[in-house]
Amino acid sequence: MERTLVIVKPDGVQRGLVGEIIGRIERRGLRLIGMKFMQVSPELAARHYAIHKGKPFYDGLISYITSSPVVVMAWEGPKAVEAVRQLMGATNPTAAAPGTIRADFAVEIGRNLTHGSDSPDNGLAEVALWFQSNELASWQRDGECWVFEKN
Ligand code: DAT
Ligand code: MG
Repeated sequence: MERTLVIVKPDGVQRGLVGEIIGRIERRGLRLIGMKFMQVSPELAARHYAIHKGKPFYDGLISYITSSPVVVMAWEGPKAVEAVRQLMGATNPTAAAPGTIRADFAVEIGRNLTHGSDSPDNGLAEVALWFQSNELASWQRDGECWVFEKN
């Protein structure tokens, strides 16, 4: 079982795409274990995007993610990280495959709607960064055995 952190970024919230984005992940069959609507502080943004510090787009990225509220979620499932990355599409929306969230709804890399963890280790670390353990539910969805072969 993997965990992945998903953020509907400020553009996704402002454009009314929260339900659309959550719906795609939900229908894929992954298990939602945490969700909150929040304004991201500059401190949290800096910790989340620490790996990009010093890059030319870093300042723009921090001001974008802190510009307006986001929806942040933790999802669980076998291959959850890869499944969400596939649903989101490539970082640059015009390079993303048709049918992905970024290709369907975005055009610019700096307004690409979503974040998804990029490895199982980062999935665990990012969920721990954004959620307290008492904000995460341990549960199973009815009928999950029809999506997850092993539980
Ligand atoms: P992803 O969000 O697909 O994991 P990433 O981790 O490489 O991509 O970068 C984080 C975010 O930073 C990305 O969603 C958009 C922004 N970004 C990345 N590369 C960029 C670039 N070359 N120009 C502008 N923004 C960029
Ligand atoms: Mg990334």
